[in-house]
Parts: sequence; structure tokens; C-alpha cells
Amino acid sequence: ATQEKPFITFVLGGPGSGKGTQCEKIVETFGFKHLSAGDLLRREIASKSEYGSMILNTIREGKIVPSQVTVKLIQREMESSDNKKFLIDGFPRSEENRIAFEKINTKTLSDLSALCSKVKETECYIKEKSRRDLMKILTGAEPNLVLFFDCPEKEMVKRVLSRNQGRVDDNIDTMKKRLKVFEALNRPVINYYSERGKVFKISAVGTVDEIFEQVRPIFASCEA
Ligand code: UP5
Ligand code: MG
Repeated sequence: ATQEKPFITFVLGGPGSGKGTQCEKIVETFGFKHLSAGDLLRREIASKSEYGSMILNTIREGKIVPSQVTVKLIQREMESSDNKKFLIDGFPRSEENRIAFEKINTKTLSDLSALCSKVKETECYIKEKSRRDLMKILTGAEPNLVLFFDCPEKEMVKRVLSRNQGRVDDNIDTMKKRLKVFEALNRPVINYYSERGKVFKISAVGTVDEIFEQVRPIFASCEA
């Protein structure tokens, strides 16, 4: 495999905002690899792995699974994928998640020394930058894009409660908790990337196709 730099899109939005549905459309049209953090965690529960019961309890409470667990699952999928265009759906859910992901994607110092020739080329630039920024430049820890599906709470509740796919968290009590956790912990991540000009905010009301017509041009312009 080539050492091609991955293209990373974070897909964020409240519970039931349509992240998974729109990711399927993006996969069909633009050929991304879809990694739903929630699906990876549910797969861990189903496979009866060592963290299964802890994950189940966390999801039932609408809380966030420890970063190290989720990051490891995502990292494993990214490393084993030939497709390096990723849609990371439902992650990072908190500032702590975001920082944990940046760390795995930021190479260790020994890897960095292997990039020494690159460092020489950019020496003048480096002097003006902190070491941390430098590592990001060289290894691409940041997402290329962040999609934010902005949906009114009433609509999200309606969608989640009528989904009927047996998810342990699709009940009114857990849904209320999920909405609170979204506002308290995921919103700051969206704000962080907004300040960096990475967020494309999409109004997530309307039909699936109407919403996708807002999404399409974002990726179409990347391909051009
Ligand atoms: N639907 C979709 N689009 C519609 C439209 N335009 N009009 C009408 N209906 C529409 O859609 C939800 C439902 O609405 C579906 O029935 C769909 O057909 C319909 P979906 O596309 O599934 O929305 P999505 O945003 O993906 O909703 P989901 O419930 O998956 O979002 P969550 O973010 O809540 O769930 P996730 O699976 O990401 O996480 C679940 C839990 O896992 C979290 O609460 C947390 O406990 C845990 N978790 C972590 O701890 N860490 C992580 O990194 C990720 C998850
Ligand atoms: Mg989903």
C-alpha cells in the first residue's frame, strides 16, 4: 500500500440528526469508507469482547465510552482499510475524544526523525511554529472536513423514537440524556472546528435527498 495521506471527514450532529443515512449516500456517490463509531461499539458488544458490558452500560446511559476504547476501534479500521477516504460518523463526541484521536494520528518522535529530510526543507517555517503544530503539519492529525447536521431536537426525538431497530438507547429516557450530552460535550468540538474554518453546517430537516443536495457540493468541490 502507498503511504498516501488519509482524507478524514468527521460527521457530527445530534442523535437522530441523520448522520448514518447521509453517510450511506456519500459512500454511494463519492466512494468513502464509512466508520460509524456507534456501530463499531455495538459490534464490540455483540462480539462479547472484554469491554462489551462496559460499552453496553455506557450506551444505555447515553454517556461517552472512554476515548482509548473508541479510538482503538477506529484506528484499527483505518489501518486495515485500502480506501483512505474516511467518513468518521459520530466521533469525536467530546474534546477529550478529539484530543485522543489527534494523538494517535500524530506520529511518535522516532517516526518524526524519519521525516527529518522534510523538516530540513521547511526549516525556516518551523522556526515560527511550535513543535506541536509541526507534528500536525507533517502527519495530518486534523480532519480535512467536518460536516455538522443541524437538526431541531423535536425532529431528532421523533426520528429516534420511530426507528424501531431495537437499539437499547432508542427510548425517551436515554434520548433525553443523549441530547444533554450532545449539547454539553459534542457542541464544543463543533465550535473548535468552526473556529478553524472546517465545519460545513447542513440543515438536517427535509427529505433525505433534499439534505443530500446540500452535502453533494461539498465533496464535489473536493474532487474537482
Ligand atoms: N431519518 C434519517 N434522515 C431522515 C430524514 N431526512 N427525514 C426523516 N427521517 C430521517 O437517522 C435516524 C432515524 O431517522 C433513522 O430511522 C432514519 O431512517 C431516519 P440516522 O441516519 O440513523 O441518524 P444518526 O444521526 O446516525 O442517529 P444515531 O442515533 O445513530 O446517532 P447517535 O449519535 O445518537 O448514535 P451513535 O450510534 O453515533 O452513538 C450511540 C451511542 O454510542 C452514543 O450515545 C454513545 O453512548 C456511544 N458512542 C460513544 O460513546 N462514543 C462514540 O464515539 C460514538 C458513540
Ligand atoms: Mg448513526
